[in-house]
Amino acid sequence: MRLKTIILTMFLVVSSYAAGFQKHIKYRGFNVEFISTKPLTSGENSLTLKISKKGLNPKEVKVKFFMPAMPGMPYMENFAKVKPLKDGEYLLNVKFPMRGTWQVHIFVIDKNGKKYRVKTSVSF
Ligand SMILES: [Cu+2]
Repeated sequence: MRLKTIILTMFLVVSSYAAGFQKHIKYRGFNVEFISTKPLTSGENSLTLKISKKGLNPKEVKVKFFMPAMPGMPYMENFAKVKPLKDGEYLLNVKFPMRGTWQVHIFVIDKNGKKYRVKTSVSF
């Protein structure tokens, strides 16, 4: 019974990890990580953004997801709802009208009003 529980727990841990979404990038001194317990999909998604840069004290973070116009498809964009969780960590809620590759621009404003833009993408 105990062994079964351990095996089941291990299976659930592995499968939930495999089912989720994670992306880590470095961009001009920024360390950026997206983590979602569920795989990204069309519709509503919620994911955690970890963002940091040495010496940077962010005052505001905005995240834009967009897809350039494609044959038969107009340009699409959506801003995430951003909720600060703790230093350098934000909960993002975003709606994707469709699957595919979404460009991501993260706009960061620091305490002194200096603006930064971090570019990346997510595919699912
Ligand atoms: Cu498209």
